[in-house]
Amino acid sequence: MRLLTIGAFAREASLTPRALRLYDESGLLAPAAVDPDSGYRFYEPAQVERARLIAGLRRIGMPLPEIKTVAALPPASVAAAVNAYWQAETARSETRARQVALLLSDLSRGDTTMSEITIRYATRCATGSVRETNQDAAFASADVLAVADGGGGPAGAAASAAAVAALSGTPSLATLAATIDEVDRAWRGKAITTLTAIVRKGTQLALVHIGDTRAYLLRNGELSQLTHDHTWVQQEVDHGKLALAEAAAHPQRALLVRALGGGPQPVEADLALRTALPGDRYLLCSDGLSAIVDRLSLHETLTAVPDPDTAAQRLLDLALEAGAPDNIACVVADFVLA
Ligand SMILES: [Mn+2]
Repeated sequence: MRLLTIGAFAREASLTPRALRLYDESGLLAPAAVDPDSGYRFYEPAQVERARLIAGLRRIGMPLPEIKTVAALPPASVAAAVNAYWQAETARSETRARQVALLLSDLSRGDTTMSEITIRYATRCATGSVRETNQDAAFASADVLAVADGGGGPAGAAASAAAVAALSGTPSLATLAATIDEVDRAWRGKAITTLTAIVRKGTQLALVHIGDTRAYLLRNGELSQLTHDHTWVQQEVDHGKLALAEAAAHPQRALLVRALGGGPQPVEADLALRTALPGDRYLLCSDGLSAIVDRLSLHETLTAVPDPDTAAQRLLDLALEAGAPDNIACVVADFVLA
């Protein structure tokens, strides 16, 4: 068999020896032989086709790991793989173009991005199949999303309603903490409530959280839980004293270690600042949903149902189908380009 030196092979394939060394080091194209003394690489003429394919894929900007996958495909499947890559790339670049447009308008017009990103939302709040009263609350407007889960006696419903109402007047981001303090003081000794809420100023979001209501974010197909439950079992998990699986099945799993009105000390709220991106979908919900409907079903429903109202109803239906032992509150909100 006639072997070509790296220089001759590079000329055949219209590539540089340097590119060939890179392909070798990346595991894309190994030389047919390497001289053990000099380290010179030698290639078979039949390798030219693969070298040209790799070069072509590099020219269209495909990352090396993906080239490795595509170059290993049977020749008949390569065209389809390149087409799939290009479609995904086009979609990514369209998303980037939208984000660049948003950023530019943000930079040129200060805080007037409110008109660029708009929000579509839906809420559901239901008693469920077992409880006699509904102590959950849900609220949504263009500026505020909130869920709360009241307890600690018959006044629980009033406490959760008061918590979301306190935010519905859209406190500024600066006065958010003071608003939370007021609700906390007002209910101390009377009732307790959780609160998970997002207050929005344009693309700036403040996420405030106390208790075991939750916020999730669906972004780029991934569902993230943004909040940390303030429950005794979660605290035990955090301290390494309880396994996550034990926590989910624990009889005391609903016991809160932080709640508005819980006293005697002023409540410590979790606060986080986030940026809304077009395409983001937020879910806020009470444990009547998150403890009853598994995460995979939440993820699937939020991914599969484009309309927020239909998605919120579907989530409520899932909880009802699962027996709905607790009250259920949820808010689904989409950030979209205006
Ligand atoms: Mn509950």
